[in-house]
Amino acid sequence: MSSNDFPPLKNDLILRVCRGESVERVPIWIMRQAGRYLPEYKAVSAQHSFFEVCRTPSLACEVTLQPVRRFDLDAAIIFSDILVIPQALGMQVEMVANEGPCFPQPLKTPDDINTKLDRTRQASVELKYVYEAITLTRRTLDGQCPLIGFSGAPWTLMSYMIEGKASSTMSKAKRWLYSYEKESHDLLGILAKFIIDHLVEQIAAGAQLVQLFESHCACLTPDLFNRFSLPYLSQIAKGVRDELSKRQIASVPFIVFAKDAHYGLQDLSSTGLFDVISLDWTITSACIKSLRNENSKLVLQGNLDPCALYSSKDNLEKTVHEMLQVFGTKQYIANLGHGIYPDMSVDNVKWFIDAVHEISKGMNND
Ligand code: 1CP
Repeated sequence: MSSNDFPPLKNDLILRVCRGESVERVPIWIMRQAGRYLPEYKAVSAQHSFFEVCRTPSLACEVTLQPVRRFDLDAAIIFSDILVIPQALGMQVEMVANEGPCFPQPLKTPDDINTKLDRTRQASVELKYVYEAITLTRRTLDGQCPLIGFSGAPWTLMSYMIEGKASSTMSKAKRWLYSYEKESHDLLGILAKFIIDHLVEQIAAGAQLVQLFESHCACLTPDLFNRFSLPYLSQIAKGVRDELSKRQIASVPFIVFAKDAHYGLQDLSSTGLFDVISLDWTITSACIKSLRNENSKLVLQGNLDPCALYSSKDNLEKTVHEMLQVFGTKQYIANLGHGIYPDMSVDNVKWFIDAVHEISKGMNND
């Protein structure tokens, strides 16, 4: 199916924001908008394992659509996970209930790059189920809003592959950066190449924006970020655009989320390679102003503290108003500063979405 065969968009607010156009209200989507805070998601996950949902296009489509049926969201994000890439390269990943992802056999030494990863594998073959889910979801969305594709970034994937699970220090993975520098670059390079293919295939299948998640920047120093993260984020943004133009596929807006990389945002922005930078909740208004001043085309996304969703309706609306005053209503996509937690209330999520729309509409009319 070529992209021309998809139903026309009824809500293109996010795409217009990314083109620098003015919009009547600030668009919003929410990281982890599909997930365990939704009773209808819990009903699906009571019947099917996490990776079964990811691998079955009809189920992935269903859980992607659940939040956009319930709320007035301005984008859907395909249901998948960043860890489908290490799986596709041959590693085993299990999703342990209430704990998260776990690799029973993580990478221990650089020799494991050759023994535990099969670099001849291709995204177009191994992750075909993601692309089928995207095409099915884009068709089923019937133009209600754009569909976002995504991938984990190399450093974040490398750190899971070595740690084997979430870690607060990432000391096993950081040991590689300090003691096996060349092999770390080899691994990051293998991942970057695979990620480029994965994002291009998602766009070819119908994704209308893509987001790259570099979730593990909190443990990096500015120097480690500049050597082991930023060059690969840049390589991916360039590589995706080059490959799309080779295949004569139209480019789509590129969002990067380098969580906790407050120290690296100026450098990230000055590459000029990203249409949208997504911000976590630690970013100051001074930093937001300077990002805006230095790059007049940049779109910002974020950054409500997810825990603000525990507020009363009045307090949440006050916080949203303050956030909109900091970001303004142009070149801005509202979101949380990270994903929703499973114990968050569906009503409060709705208040957040509606508050962004209503308050920004009011600010535009002032
Ligand atoms: O709705 C959506 O946002 C789409 C689906 C989505 C996305 C974009 C899921 C489903 N995962 C992700 C990305 C993802 N996965 C990231 C990047 C964003 C972030 O920083 O959170 C990361 C780090 C993961 C890895 C992962 N998968 C974790 C985090 C563990 C840790 O290190 O703290 C967890 C808990 C998962 C499982 C998962 N992925 C997605 C869902 C809904 C869940 C919960 C699983 C369940 O149903 O129990």
